Amino acid sequence: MNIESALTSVVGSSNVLTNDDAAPYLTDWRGYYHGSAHCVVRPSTTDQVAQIVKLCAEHRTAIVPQGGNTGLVGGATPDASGMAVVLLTTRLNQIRDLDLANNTVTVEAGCILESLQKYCKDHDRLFPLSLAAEGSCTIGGNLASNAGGSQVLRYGAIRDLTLGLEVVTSDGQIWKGLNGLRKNNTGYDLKSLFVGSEGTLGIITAATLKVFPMPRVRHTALVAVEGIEHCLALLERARAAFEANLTAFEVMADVCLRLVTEHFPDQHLPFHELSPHARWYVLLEIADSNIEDHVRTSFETMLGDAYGAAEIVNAVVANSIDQSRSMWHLRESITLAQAKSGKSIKHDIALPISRIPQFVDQMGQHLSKEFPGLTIMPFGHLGDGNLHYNVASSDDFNPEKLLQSQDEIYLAVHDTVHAYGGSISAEHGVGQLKRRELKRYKTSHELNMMQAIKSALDPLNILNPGKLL
Ligand code: FAD
Ligand code: 2HG
Ligand code: ZN
Repeated sequence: MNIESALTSVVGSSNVLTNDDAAPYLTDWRGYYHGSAHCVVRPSTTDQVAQIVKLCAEHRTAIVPQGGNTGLVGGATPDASGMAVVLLTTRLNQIRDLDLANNTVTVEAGCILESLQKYCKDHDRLFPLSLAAEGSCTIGGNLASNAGGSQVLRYGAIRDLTLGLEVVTSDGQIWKGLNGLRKNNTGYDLKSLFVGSEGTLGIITAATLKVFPMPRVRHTALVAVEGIEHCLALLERARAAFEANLTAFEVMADVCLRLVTEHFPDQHLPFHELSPHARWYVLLEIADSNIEDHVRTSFETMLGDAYGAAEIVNAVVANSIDQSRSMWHLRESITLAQAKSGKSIKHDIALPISRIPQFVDQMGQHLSKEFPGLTIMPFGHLGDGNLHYNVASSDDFNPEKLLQSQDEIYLAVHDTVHAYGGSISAEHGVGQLKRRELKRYKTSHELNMMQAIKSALDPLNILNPGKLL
């Protein structure tokens, strides 16, 4: 029996997609990677996933797991050989259990992140992972890429939220590691290994995740500042004032917000007047279980003090949930605005926070000298030391030039990041995009350990081959 017929016997013909039906799953979100596959298979239970993996192992067929296909590094796109099977998790999407006393939720991999957030909210709990793709990305994809987003400062990335996992390993066995234990020192932490493994070590089918009490109030402000060093000063001040209640601290260079308002004319900055000195914007948020007015007063006082100390140029504190949403909408539309304006080069970098101003200065000078006219559009999660140091074409640096210079630009940015003790992927992962570069920046000792784990867990190399390693 060929692989398609065998898979049909597991999930039924309507869940084995080929030709035009398979096409949407063969290109990545950015339209950078185009692959081909035997078929796309859509299991709805863990047992079906296990049977699919067994069949693929028998046929020595590569499996590319895919959730919402919003990944930014080509990790969920098969290669061009047409020999792989794409395993789509979106039918495996049940919320199995919410344990209110334990503050945990157990959810299947294909559940859309926003659906989980809503479900938890309806039960007066917060599932804090939050990112612009939340309407279509899945918990399995979030786990496989160790997604970060805008609340990491307070709650951590999804690895920090994960207590237990259920995983189908490359031989088709099911590892039943779902538990809600906050302490469990019984050897190697297998769940942490699968989180961030980008589909190369196992198919995640379900997870037990932490949830939190719902904050009673949130206060959001959009702040204009002169330079990145002022963003850092404000971060230190806000941290000192609010400690763990500071839930988000996002930065955006002015060009990023200009691009958003250009592509989405219904979106506006909330300032009456824009100071020509404001080159950066900060979106910061505090959350509190206390509904007293003094929380807002303290927030305003902190911003007033920052103004008095010349750290900020202007600030608007949201007066309503709608205004707060509009501020977030501006921030979360940057990726889409960049996608609409053509090709760009993404550098998803992590640096020690203290070194970010020096990096931004040095890198900006270097790129302007070597690639005059290139547009630099940095934004990101400053509170986590994570910048999306993206660069794009302009009237003076056309898209062809950008394409020709791409390798040189990656090298210049990533070599500098490495020299600063940083990482070339803070939250998007490695996938196909940074696979070659990983070898440049990891030591052979690190690569050998990673390869040893891969060979032990996937000896036939059928799980997402050609990604990460
Ligand atoms: P996919 O794209 O389908 O897959 C991602 C990777 O996980 C692939 O390697 C795939 O093979 C693997 N995979 C998927 N499901 C499974 C599974 N069940 N078992 C094993 N492997 C699996 N990321 C951030 O971290 N922070 C952000 O703020 C952020 N913002 C974004 C904003 C936009 C507009 C977009 C388009 C993307 C953003 N991302 C962000 C990247 C992306 O959304 C996240 O990485 C997300 O977690 C991917 O989820 P997904 O379901 O779409 O995964
Ligand atoms: C974000 O923080 C995402 O909005 C996407 O991680 C970043 O588009 C990007 O480079
Ligand atoms: Zn991000």
